[in-house]
Amino acid sequence: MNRTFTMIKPDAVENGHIGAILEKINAAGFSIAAMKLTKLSKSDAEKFYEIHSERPFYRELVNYMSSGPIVAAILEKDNAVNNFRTLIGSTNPAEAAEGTIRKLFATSISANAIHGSDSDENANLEGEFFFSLDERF
Ligand code: IDP
Ligand code: MG
Repeated sequence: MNRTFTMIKPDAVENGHIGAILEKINAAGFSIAAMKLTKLSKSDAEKFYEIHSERPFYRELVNYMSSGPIVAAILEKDNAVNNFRTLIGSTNPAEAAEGTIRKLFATSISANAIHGSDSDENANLEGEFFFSLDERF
């Protein structure tokens, strides 16, 4: 079994999609190893997305990700990182495959409903960013 990290982003929380998204995640065979409703401060969002700090959309991304509550979670499944990226679909919802979470629930390339880690290493770091040891099961 492997782990990945996800956030249901502010647009999807605001639009009432938490339940529907968790349903898709469960139906795809992921189990939940940690979960909470929380909010990123501006400096949390800057740290989390540090890797994108030189990209033109960085400021927009930081402002957006700190604009409202998110659901953070650690998920478990075999080949979790890749399987989850398939389930969420392309970054730009206009290009996301039918049935993917971003196709169903995202509003724009920035407000794209959900995050999924891009490697095992980042999944670990991102999970540790949000959850202490006694919050991970
Ligand atoms: P990913 O979330 O699919 O891995 P990344 O390239 O890692 O995509 O970008 C991180 C996040 O930054 C995206 O999920 C999206 O919210 C935002 N983002 C990416 N590209 C753009 C863009 O061109 N304009 C605005 N926001 C973007
Ligand atoms: Mg990414």
